[in-house]
Amino acid sequence: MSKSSLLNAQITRRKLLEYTGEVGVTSALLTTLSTVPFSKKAQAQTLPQGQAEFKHSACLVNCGSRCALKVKVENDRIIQIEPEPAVNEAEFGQHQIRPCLRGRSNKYRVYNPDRLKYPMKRIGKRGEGKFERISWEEATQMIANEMTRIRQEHGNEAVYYQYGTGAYYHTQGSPAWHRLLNLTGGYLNYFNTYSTGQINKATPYTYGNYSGSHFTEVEDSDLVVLFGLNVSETRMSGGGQVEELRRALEKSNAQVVILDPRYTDSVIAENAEWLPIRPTSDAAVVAALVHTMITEDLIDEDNINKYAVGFSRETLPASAPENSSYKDYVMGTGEDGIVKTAQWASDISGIPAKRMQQLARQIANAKSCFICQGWGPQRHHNGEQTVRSILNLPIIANQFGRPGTNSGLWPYGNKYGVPKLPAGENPVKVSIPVYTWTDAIARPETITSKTHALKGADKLNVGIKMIISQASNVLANQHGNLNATREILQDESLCETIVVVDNHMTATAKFADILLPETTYLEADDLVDNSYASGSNCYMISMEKTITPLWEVRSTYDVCRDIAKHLGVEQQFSQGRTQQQWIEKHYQDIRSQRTYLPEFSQIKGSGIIDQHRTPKKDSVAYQDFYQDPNAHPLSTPSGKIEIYSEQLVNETSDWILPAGDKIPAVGQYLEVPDSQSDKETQKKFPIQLTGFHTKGHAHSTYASVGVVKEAVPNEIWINFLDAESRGIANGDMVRVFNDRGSVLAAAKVTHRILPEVAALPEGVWSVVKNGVDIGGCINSLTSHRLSPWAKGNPQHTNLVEIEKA
Ligand SMILES: Nc1nc2c(c(=O)[nH]1)N[C@H]1C(S)=C(S)[C@@H](COP(=O)(O)OP(=O)(O)OC[C@H]3O[C@@H](n4cnc5c(=O)[nH]c(N)nc54)[C@H](O)[C@@H]3O)O[C@H]1N2
Ligand SMILES: Nc1nc2c(c(=O)[nH]1)N[C@H]1C(S)=C(S)[C@@H](COP(=O)(O)OP(=O)(O)OC[C@H]3O[C@@H](n4cnc5c(=O)[nH]c(N)nc54)[C@H](O)[C@@H]3O)O[C@H]1N2
Ligand code: SF4
Ligand SMILES: [Mo]
Repeated sequence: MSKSSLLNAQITRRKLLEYTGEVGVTSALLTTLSTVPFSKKAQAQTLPQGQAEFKHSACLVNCGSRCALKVKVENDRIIQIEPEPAVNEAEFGQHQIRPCLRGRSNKYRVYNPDRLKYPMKRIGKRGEGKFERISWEEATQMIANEMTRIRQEHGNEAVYYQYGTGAYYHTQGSPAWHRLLNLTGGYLNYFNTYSTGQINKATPYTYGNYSGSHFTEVEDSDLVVLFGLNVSETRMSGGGQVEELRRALEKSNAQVVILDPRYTDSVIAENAEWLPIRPTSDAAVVAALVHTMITEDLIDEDNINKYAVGFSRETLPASAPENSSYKDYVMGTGEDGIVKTAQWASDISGIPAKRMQQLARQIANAKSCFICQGWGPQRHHNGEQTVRSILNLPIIANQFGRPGTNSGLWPYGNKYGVPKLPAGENPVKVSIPVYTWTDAIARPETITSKTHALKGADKLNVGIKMIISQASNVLANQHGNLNATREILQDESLCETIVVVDNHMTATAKFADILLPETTYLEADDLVDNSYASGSNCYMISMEKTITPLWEVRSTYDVCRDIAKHLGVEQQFSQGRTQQQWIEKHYQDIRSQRTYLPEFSQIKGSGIIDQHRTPKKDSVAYQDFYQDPNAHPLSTPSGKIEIYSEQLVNETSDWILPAGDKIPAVGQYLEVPDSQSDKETQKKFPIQLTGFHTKGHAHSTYASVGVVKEAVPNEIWINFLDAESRGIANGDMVRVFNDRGSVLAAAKVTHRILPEVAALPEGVWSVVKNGVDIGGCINSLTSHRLSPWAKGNPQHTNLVEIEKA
């Protein structure tokens, strides 16, 4: 389709008036109406039959995709959510950006009984969940007063803006808070994310930067090897990576091998071979694959040395010990003296040795092997080692830089590039690793550059005294070791003020001192980007209020503007603009570059705009470097791929690490506390518990929506053998516990998980009664130990015992 006809197809205002004889509820999911307050019957009573209007919104969660939602509205009531139509189904780039079950359930999320309706202040003990309604004027004044008081008493560093990914707005939410905080003295920032702490830290030490081939490359692959990548459940949008991968596989018919502790939906959808792997053991598997490749003469060492340093002794930097190459590590001539045979790795990973030897041959002999990792394998203690080990594989097997190959990384998607409300500059330069905020409240003096990789200062001067928690359920749901975390939060002498902005009465909301209700996506105006997992697909979405915001919920743009007024910076904050005027400004800024775009009035509230895709030839990671490494050096210190990283050694040599932690210069399998290699803890807690991101919710967002809960119940996956020996039957309620906590969940007894391994979805709402998390939230069991190098979250590394409840 030509650009002009594409635009025409999209920009015709889709606010169609439609005659409907009956309110059609088509999806099976949407038939469970009895669980929601606005039943079909109630609609029939209150609404005249007939005129329905379509409005356009979007699902702004952090699932990596970004789906437009076509919202059928009658008399200011949401009737049904539909997908936007496909623009041109023949070509993927113009394919239908189809929302998943969560996006389609938005009507129930908007009308859920747990919605926050009014601004409130705490009246009971913190965390108890007792509140009193206050006015917006009082709420915004209180926040302004607290910001001033805390900054005067403790300094700007005492105000912390919490990690929160529940809503990726561009002109309200986080950008509004950042702008306000920066204008008034700044705040303590964080680095790392809960998603990618270990992979984002480790990758640049190998490649200099971060680049993965798009899944469209799989069109040219004959073999696809995926480590813990589950796009069928984590990238579910019809406009995203799951669709791109599926279509590419249709073309190439490549063999797919998935290494995962669980038999995931991706194994089914990609018609893959499942190699069940024990969590935290990928680095051992990679070492064994390379061992087979070396011993069977399947690699070209000169070729590896052309691109990389540290595989062979002769390419090690001068500062490195003589036997510290990756080849030494694999062949047993390195420091640990262990030969990394397939049998050695089999004992660790549970994958049969023969199958690993075969896989090594398959990878080395493939025409084009696409090697990729999800983020589950790195959300572990020593996840950094897993990342760097997997990155070695395509280099050593010469499976990178050519069509049909990848770098071993997960492919980020292209972004359209929609501006956000400008944040301005943060006058505070100190930032903490995101997973250390509880320490920064309770033990600030222990947070230093040498122990916690603190940035911008040698040590933290003051603890966190005020938290702004916007679209975040981190405080009491998504962080590790919730029992310890709750204790820290309950102590009002530590953190003095907590502001929470949400749509629902979440576990975190209950810890607020001041609790503010924000609009849901469907009650908001904005112009948003396509997020990060839409593959080569690229677009923006113009969304509008599909109904009048309910009760007293407001946009945080207006709320922050009011706080700015109380603090005397209203003009600097708003520059005289309403939110809608900022949206228009952002669009005009884009239009000044993309002059083919129509007037704002034509696209306002029209859904998807300017959808297009990257040409396939631009999508092979590190292609230039592969073709000519001298002409296109990488940004690593050597200009090459660094299997051995001298930079890592230099940067971390004076770090103070907890006993047992190591940060080796080449990616290695290391034993991990609280994992299957921790034989001592296993005597008490024999089962290795991993988490995973479930299709039932995006973290905790949508996790309280009845229809989705019914479709995807919260269950802990347990192997038949483990269930049998504990007298547990499928569907039984079980208690999962360790020294940190105790959780109730229903058992899914299945062959889809390895014995001695269990898996519980993350994001379920934590509800604690008598010390037991009856909500089933895995974070009542997870540890708060920092990963050694990235200081990231090891929330998939846990040992537990399970018993029938
Ligand atoms: N439906 C849905 N989609 C989401 C999200 C959601 O909550 N729900 N969250 C979004 C966000 S913010 C993020 S960060 C991403 C997360 O994306 P990921 O981090 O990739 O998702 P996970 O489910 O944690 O892990 C992926 C797979 O890795 C497996 N795994 C765990 N440990 C290991 C291991 O040691 N080795 C191997 N080989 N596999 C392992 C898990 O069983 C799982 O199937 O997903 C995004 N998409
Ligand atoms: N054990 C374990 N824990 C994990 C993970 C794991 O794999 N295992 N994954 C981690 C990862 S990768 C991430 S990204 C984090 C995610 O953690 P969070 O960023 O906290 O994400 P959510 O749990 O979805 O919480 C977002 C909150 O935003 C609210 N919200 C949604 N829409 C809006 C809105 O329009 N306005 C406002 N104000 N609020 C809104 C939701 O109600 C919800 O309470 O969790 C981390 N925690
Ligand atoms: S959760 Fe993700 S895939 Fe589902 S509708 Fe929302 S943006 Fe789309
Ligand atoms: Mo994430």
